[in-house]
Amino acid sequence: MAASVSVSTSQRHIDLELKYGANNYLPLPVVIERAEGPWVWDPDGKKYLDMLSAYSALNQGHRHPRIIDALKNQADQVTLVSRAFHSTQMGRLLELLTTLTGYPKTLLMNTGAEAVETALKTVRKWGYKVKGVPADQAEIIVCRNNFHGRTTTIVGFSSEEQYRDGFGPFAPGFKLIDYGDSEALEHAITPHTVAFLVEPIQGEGGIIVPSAGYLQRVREICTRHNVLLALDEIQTGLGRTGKLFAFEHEDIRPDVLIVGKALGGGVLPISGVLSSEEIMGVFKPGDHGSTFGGNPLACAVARASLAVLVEEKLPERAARLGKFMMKELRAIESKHVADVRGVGLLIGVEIKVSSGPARPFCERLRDLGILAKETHGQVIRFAPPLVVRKRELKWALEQIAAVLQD
Ligand code: IF1
Repeated sequence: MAASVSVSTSQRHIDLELKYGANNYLPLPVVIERAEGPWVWDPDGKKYLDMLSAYSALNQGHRHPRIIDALKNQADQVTLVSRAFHSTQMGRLLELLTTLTGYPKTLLMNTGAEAVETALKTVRKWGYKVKGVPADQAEIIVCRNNFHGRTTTIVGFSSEEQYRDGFGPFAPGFKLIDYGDSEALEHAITPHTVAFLVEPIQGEGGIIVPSAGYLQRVREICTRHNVLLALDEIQTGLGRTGKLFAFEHEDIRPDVLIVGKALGGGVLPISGVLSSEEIMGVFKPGDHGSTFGGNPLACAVARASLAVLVEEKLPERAARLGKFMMKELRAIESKHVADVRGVGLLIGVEIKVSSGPARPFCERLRDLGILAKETHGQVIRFAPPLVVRKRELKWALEQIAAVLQD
C-alpha cells in the first residue's frame, strides 16, 4: 500500500485505536511494542525510559524474568478454576500476604476499583453486623480530590466533576471532607459512620502528601469513634514510597488495607482487601465474589511479584533512589517549577500556571526519550519502575533538567 509507506508504523497503530476505540483517553502519541525492566521501545525502534510504570503497576519493571517464568509455568498447568473449586495457587498467595503484612485474612479480586468496592461492602456489612448501625444508614467518609476508581459508586463520591458528569444517579452514604484535615474527620463522624476511606498520598490528586502525623491522628480518631480506617494503597503500596506500605512511614495500621496494581507485577490484574478475622468474618458464602478473582494464573504471578519485591529489596531501593531523585530535582534551577514533592519514587513536579500546563513538558520529555504523564493539569508525575538503576536516573535527570530549563 503506497499510501501507508510515508506513515510511520506507530502512527498506523494510533490511527486504528482512534478509529475503532471509544474516545475515553488522550494518550501521548507513543506506541510501545516491546519492553524490558525500566525501558520500552516503539515499533520504529525508538527507546524510552518508562517513568510512569503504568501508574505504579510496574514496580518490578517490565517483564521481570521471575514473574514471566511464574506466568508461563502456571499457564502450562491451569489458568482458571473459578471459585466453584479450589486451586493449588490461591492458598499459597493468601498465606504469603499474611506473612508479609500480618493481616490474617484477604479477599482477592482483579482490578483496583473492584477491591475498593469490596472494601466498601466489607465496612458497611461490619457496620450493620458488628457496630450495630440501623439498616441502610451506614455512612462512609471520603476525601475531596480522591481517586479510588471508575465504578458508578466510586465516581459518585468523587469531587472531580468530569468523573461524575452524565453517570448519575449515584449511591448515597458518602460524606466528603478535605484531605489532610483530621479535625474535619472528627466533625464529620456520626453514630452511623462505619469507615473513613483514604489514600496515604493522593496520586491522581497531584501527588498530595499530607503533613506529618496525619495518618496517626486519623488512626486515633477512628479508633476512638469505633470507625474503621480503610487505606487505599493501590498506588502507594508494594514498595513505591520506600516502604512495603505507605502507612509504615507513620507507624500505624489500617483496619482495612486495599492493594492492587503492582500485586500483579505489571503482568495480570489482581487486587485484594486485607483485614482482621473479625472484619472479614462478616462475609458468608454467596455474599460477594468474582469469576476471575483469585484465579490460579494471577495468584502464581502475584506470589512471584511479591517475592521479587522482598528479595530484591525494592522498597529500600525506592527509598534510596527517591531521596537521590528528589534532591537532584530540587537542585534544578528552573523558572517553570512551582514545587517538587513526593515520597520514595512517587514524585510530582508542579509547573507554574504562568508556564502553561504540564502536558507540553511531557511531550518534550518524550522527544528526549522519557515517558512521564501529567496529572491535574500542572503536575508531571515521575514514578519509574523500582528496579531502575541510579545511572539510568542520572541520565533521566539530565533530560528533565534540559526540558525544565528550556
Ligand atoms: C486510569 C489516575 C493513577 C488508584 C487508587 C484505585 C484505583 C486507582 C489510589 C483504581 C487507579 C489509575 C487508573 C488509571 C490511571 C491511574 C491513576 F491517574 F487515574 F489517578 F494511578 F494515578 N485507587 N489509578 O490510583 O484501580 O480499577 O484502575 O485498577 O486510567 O483510570 P483500577
